[in-house]
Amino acid sequence: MKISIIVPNLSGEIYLQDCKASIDAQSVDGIELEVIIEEDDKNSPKGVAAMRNQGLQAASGDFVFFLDSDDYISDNAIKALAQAASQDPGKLYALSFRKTRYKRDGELAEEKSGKEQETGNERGVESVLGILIPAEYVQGKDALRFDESLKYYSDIPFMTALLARAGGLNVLDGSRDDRTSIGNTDIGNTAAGDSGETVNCVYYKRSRNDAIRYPALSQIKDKDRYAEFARMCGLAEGAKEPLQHYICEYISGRLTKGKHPEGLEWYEKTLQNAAEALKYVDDALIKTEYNGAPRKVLLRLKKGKTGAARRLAKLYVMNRKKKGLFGSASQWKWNIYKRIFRKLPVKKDLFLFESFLGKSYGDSCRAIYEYMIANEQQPKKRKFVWIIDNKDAQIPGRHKEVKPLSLRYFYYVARCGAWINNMRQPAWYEKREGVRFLETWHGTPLKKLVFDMDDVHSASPEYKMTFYKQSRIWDWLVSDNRFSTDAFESAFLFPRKKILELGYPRNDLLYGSDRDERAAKIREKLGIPKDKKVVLYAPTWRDDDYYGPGQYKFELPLDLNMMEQLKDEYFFILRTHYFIADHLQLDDAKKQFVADCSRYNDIGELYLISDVLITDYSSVFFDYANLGRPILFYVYDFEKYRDTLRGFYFDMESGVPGPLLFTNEEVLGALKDIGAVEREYADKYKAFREKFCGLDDGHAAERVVKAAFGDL
Ligand code: C2G
Repeated sequence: MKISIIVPNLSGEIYLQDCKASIDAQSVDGIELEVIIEEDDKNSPKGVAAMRNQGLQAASGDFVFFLDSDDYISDNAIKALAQAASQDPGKLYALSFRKTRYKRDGELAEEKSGKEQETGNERGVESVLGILIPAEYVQGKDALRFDESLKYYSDIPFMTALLARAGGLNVLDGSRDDRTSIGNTDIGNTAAGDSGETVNCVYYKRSRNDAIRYPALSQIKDKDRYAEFARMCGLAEGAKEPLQHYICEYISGRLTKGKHPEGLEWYEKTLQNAAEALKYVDDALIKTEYNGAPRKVLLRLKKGKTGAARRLAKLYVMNRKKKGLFGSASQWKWNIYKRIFRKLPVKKDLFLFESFLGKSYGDSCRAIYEYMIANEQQPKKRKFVWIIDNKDAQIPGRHKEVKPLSLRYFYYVARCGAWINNMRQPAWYEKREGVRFLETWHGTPLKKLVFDMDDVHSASPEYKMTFYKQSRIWDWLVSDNRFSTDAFESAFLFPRKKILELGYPRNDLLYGSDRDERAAKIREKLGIPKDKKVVLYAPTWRDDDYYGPGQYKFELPLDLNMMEQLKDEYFFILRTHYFIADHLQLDDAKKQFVADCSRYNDIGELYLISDVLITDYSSVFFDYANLGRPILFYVYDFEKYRDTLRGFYFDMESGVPGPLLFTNEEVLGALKDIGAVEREYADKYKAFREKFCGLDDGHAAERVVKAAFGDL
């Protein structure tokens, strides 16, 4: 038996590698595979339909099988299909789909399967992928071909015709496949089933996470999409019922989500096209398959009552949204923001500050603010507002404080003339005319960021797209060194000319002439015994370990029972990342030599009072290096973090100014003889500081304020 696998490719190597690897991994005793990769022209693409037709033309197998270059299949998929087909020639067999956002291999393969979405045996007319198609359907006089005039929907007419001729589709059960081992799916009365051998049969449909650079067809925003959809419905012949289902699902799925703007020409056209498509659907099918608002919307549209359908769909979405977005409690505030506050004029001299989502008064925003209030030439000209939700924040100067998502928050967000933020602003924020946005960011990156990451393991699969949109409104982005500037340009796809490579305002305090007095006061406030050296433990977060977006889990990897041996010499400060939702538990005995400073406002002050830093992949060590004090890297999950979760911008083993330690014993050993660590890393430390800390000198806030806002 010979099978031709047809792979159209436009998306580039990153996806194709996995696709090819999954073909290479097929166990195919007695089956000959012919792999046909049809490269489309990047500059003037002919489209997926043309590529598949070319593939069909070239195919010489007894069967053809379509695989997209960004997808992959389980190791025994082809064998399972072939076995099924050889039992029952002429019938159509298909793999079941599983949606995934991860690459094929990797340490997380097993963990991942829980987050993937199985579509099971339900397959309609929307896709030709993963089906073993006997050559008789694609060769000879009545050979099926794709309609090349269709850019987005060429699968459907092909499928309706194919289904009509073959009399249906048999989907192999792939639900028990786990990709890491051969699954135990019994495909019924097949050779495999008889011999007791088990096979897995899954088509992994990979959702792309980079709709900016490598959009999938479904991710391309095109106002003419619906016109093609309506035209396609007219072209599709053959299997009527699955087509009708598809049309209804497609339209109801979209109309019961998203926005329904009034008076927009393209949207009115969209509705008319949807109405056009629904002409191919029987009323009876809508009435039996749909209830409530979706049913009414479909029936009204079908009658051509586009206005009524739009109003109903809008109402339906609004009702559902009330429970979403910010939760019903905040929805009304957002409405006031939209309808009232945003209509009031922008106040040019109203400066809004926010650090770490309002969780703290610190970082570069604090340094910029303190520089501004100390150097104002025209007091009272400017107004300052802090978004803050931290009871311990003691913000000096003439300012107002607002809680995140309070009514006053919305008021100031709507009216401010300048917003200084060290993270991304909310995705719903639309910058108004004349508003200036200063993005200070929050660290020199070791771990890869946004577009430099392959898979996104964090809670939000839309991460890259959202980040891209949000960062487009930034007028300036602060960078601490040339290395960060390069990284921001590639990771954020951010224009270099808007980057202020002027050093980090947040590090000014590390150069303050009062830093020792300040440190003594902070130590006293925290109750740290005068005769103890301080170890600051400040690790970062783990992308794959979460409750939800911005809510990450954390279990203390540092063994405090072991560290207790050092309690006569050291006092430990624990500092979790601001994304960590879990609270550390310390009993009274531990509190004698350990303090939890996770909610402490400004980590810069903790740098000042500590003698040693322990971190992992967090950017904290770039800042801490300004102090020239020893740094240990406790990287218990080094390989997973480097190879799967994130990846690094440089080789950590050779590039960081301290030892990589993998166990608590090693951490203990290093702390016991910290002098030896300092001596061993002295040269590396010096080179590191020159490269990453060269711009920090205590005056970065001044430079940044002048560059962004001019003289005060
Ligand atoms: N931070 C903190 N406490 C920690 C970890 C981080 O206060 N335990 C603060 C530090 O100011 C640090 C910043 O949060 O510089 C960013 O933290 P990272 O651990 O570096 O992680 P992330 O928030 O993902 O930032 O480009 C910057 C980073 O690489 C990405």
